[in-house]
Amino acid sequence: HAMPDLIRALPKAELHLHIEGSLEPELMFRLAKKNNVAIPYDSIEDVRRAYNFSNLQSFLDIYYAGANVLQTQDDFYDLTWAYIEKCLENNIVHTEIFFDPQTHTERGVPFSAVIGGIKAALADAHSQHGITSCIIMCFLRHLSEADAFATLEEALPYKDDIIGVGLDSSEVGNPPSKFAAVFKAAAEHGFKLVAHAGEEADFSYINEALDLLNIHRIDHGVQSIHSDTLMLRLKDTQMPLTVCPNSNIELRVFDHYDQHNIKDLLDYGLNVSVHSDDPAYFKGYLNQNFTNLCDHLPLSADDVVTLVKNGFRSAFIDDAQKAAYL
Ligand code: ES4
Ligand code: ZN
Repeated sequence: HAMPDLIRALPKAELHLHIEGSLEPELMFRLAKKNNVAIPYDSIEDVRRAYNFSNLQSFLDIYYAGANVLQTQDDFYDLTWAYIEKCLENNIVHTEIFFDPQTHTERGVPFSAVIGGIKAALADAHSQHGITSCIIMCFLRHLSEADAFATLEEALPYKDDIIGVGLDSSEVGNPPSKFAAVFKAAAEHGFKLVAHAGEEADFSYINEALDLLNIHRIDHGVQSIHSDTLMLRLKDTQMPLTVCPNSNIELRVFDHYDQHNIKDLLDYGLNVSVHSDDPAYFKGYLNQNFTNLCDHLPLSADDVVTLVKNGFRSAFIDDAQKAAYL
């Protein structure tokens, strides 16, 4: 089949990947045993059965429970290295990974263990395989802005290892405005800014993220289609939208791949790219996201190439590295 071959063959950039969301059930079981952490599953099959979500929150509850098995710096190394092996399978040559420090520091896992393990695996990925990467720290939006400020302070010693800050977790009821001050402070420290917006919540959250947070990229952003004004703005500015098809289907943002709006966003002229969000939970890594779209939407080979190139256009890499892939 031509399309899967093209997808596999193209070098790709991953811009929307929660490292905790790459925790495969096999590693979850191994770490649970090693660290003596209880998990609410009897078997791998039992885990897979539980990954049947009705919305974002039903996923987040299970995702945060899974993250409890991550305890030591080595655990974060193993988690990240397992993801790097998926990058090799998927021909991902550049990856920008999110992590959620608060999920771990709240449990008493030191910030240094989390960032140290991730960083060491990414360094090995570069030296052994030439994979380039950066790390983005996300604030959990269901927690307070004061908690986000404390996390920003904790991150400052590792500033050189963290390219930017993001905003994730439960979207509805936790609008961007809640984090305007901490994003301003992060910008003053030199962090790049991204935010999940318009995943489940309506397009007003995207407007807010642009107006109040001054973000460089929107994560998801698929609800923009419901505002003509916003669509024009996104087109004019070529604001990147990191779209995650498998995620949107698994979390019931769209009923089916044939209902996904990525082709409409692309045809309108928006800077959209395809990413994998939480691939261990959403049934597949980056190539699978592309093939699922191609199986159900009238995407041409040119569309696929554009989506892949947009990933590099929108990446936090220098122009020389971009030019190699555009
Ligand atoms: C997430 Cl899919 C999604 N949305 C919001 N926050 C998240 N954290 C991890 N995956
Ligand atoms: Zn996400």
